[in-house]
Amino acid sequence: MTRLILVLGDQLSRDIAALRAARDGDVIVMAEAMDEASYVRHHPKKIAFLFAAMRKFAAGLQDDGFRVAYTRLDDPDNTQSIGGELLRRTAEFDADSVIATEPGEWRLIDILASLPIRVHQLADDRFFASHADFDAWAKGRKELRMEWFYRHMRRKTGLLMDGDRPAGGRWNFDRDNRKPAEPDLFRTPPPRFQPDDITAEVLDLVAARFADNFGDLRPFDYATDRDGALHALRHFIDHALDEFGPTQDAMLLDDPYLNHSVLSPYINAGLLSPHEVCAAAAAAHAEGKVRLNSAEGFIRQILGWREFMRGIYFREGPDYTRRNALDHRRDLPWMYWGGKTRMNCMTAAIGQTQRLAYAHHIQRLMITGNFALLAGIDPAQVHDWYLSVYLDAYEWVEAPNTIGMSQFADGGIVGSKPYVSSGNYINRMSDYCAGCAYSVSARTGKTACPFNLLYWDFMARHRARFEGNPRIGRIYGNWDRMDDAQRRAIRADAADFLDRMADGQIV
Ligand code: FAD
Ligand code: DLZ
Ligand code: SF4
Repeated sequence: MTRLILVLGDQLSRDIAALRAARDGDVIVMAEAMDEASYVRHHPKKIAFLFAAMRKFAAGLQDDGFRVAYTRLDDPDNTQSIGGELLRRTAEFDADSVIATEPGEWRLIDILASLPIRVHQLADDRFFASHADFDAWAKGRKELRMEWFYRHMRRKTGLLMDGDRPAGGRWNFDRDNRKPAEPDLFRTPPPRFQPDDITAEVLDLVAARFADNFGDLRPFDYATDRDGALHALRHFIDHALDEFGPTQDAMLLDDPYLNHSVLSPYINAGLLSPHEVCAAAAAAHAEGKVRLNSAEGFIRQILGWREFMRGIYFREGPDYTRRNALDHRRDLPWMYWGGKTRMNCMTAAIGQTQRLAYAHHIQRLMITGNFALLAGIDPAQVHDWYLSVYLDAYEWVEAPNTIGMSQFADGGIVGSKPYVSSGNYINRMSDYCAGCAYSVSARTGKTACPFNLLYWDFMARHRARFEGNPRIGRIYGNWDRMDDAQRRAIRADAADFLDRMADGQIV
């Protein structure tokens, strides 16, 4: 009997489990489906990237002799859902079962499990750690901390190890990193790729069908196939990785990428494997081309954070995205969808998100995430936003970053403290404050930086929870040392700011 082999839009790896299981006569099923393209209002660049990459991947399979049943979004028979397409193809090819690779989202796992046909969901083994590996590591631990998981993974993989000791004698070189950056005209941005015919056709389709989604479709210059993704990897290793560590946390108005790799869209969609990316970084260090603090910092993001986040997502279960430990209820303000704000940092981070479907980690964490947390925004709405607006966003990696790391809505599973800061941190790490309508040094008053007002307001509101936290509790000493009038002024100005924001005024 014929079997269907399902390949989803973020499973574009030739060695993905379902494809490895394919044998003669099987039919590969791929589908552009409205259900997938609209479970959140994805950035148009994200939809275009995936559709173009899917079409090219399918064409490559066909060239290599696979039988491929590919559904385009506008095909008249398209049922517009993955489940619907599997059932339609089952009837068409008289298939008796489906081989799939486990999707990266509970929603789709459940859909596949509930179809009236046998679906085998094989483990997605494109990661360094399987679910069982992560659970074995987590078992019996009171707290799950990325740093310990990362060391475990370094030992397991041997990446940047001298025998059983970390290369350079330390696991982590962040002491040498986290520097501000200066504008540098000679910094090399990521490579840009001219849309080919397939991509151009997809761009027209997306322009016609998703015109109302937040984000600029054009210019579109991301790679959409493995060759392009490999070129982007090589380019990053040769031109940016060496500087990655020191500038990792810096933010500049006119340089959205700094020395970041912009490889997450390719890794997450399957065009690059995390193994080859880490191996390339380690090799560049071994060849003396890249300093250790940069290679280590970069590899930690993938071998440590990326794997840790996936472990948490699958361990915590489908209700994770609904957690709201701090009981935050405010609506996401309009500025996140392009509405005007006087805050220069928010304009910069959201503006580049709108243009590029990209912001680097510190912009996501310490600008848009920090603001949402301080302002007490409903984490489900924040999650919805991050899942929509980035080219690299899939729930398994986005949710633990948003619900956990950024919004502390899981109550401290991903991080031991909330990532919050006043304007001072942003001023130190960026050039945003100089041209801002607000004053970063003012603590109260109409022109006081909102991050200053909201920071203390947040800390005061959540004192009972955070006062005893060894990583952040000491901050209450500073609050207590302020005089009463100042504390009252901060809280009143914060309340006024939040009311004006809720009222739809430009803040
Ligand atoms: P680089 O800075 O060059 O880092 C190298 C690689 O490390 C990335 O390509 C990525 O694969 C990995 N990485 C780095 N940090 C993380 C992290 N915290 N978690 C997982 N992987 C990491 N990343 C996503 O891939 N998809 C998301 O939907 C996503 N949502 C996020 C939401 C929030 C609120 C926050 C704070 C972070 C989120 N991240 C997400 C993590 C991180 O911001 C992006 O991976 C990174 O910005 C991608 O850009 P880059 O490729 O230039 O990364
Ligand atoms: C994100 C996405 C989009 C926009 N469109 C499709 C699609 O049309 N067909 C498809 O197979 N996959 C798509 N995807 C990726 C899926 O949503 C993704 O596989 C799940 O969210 C699990 O990570
Ligand atoms: Fe952002 Fe405050 Fe700096 Fe303005 S002053 S850019 S609001 S941190």
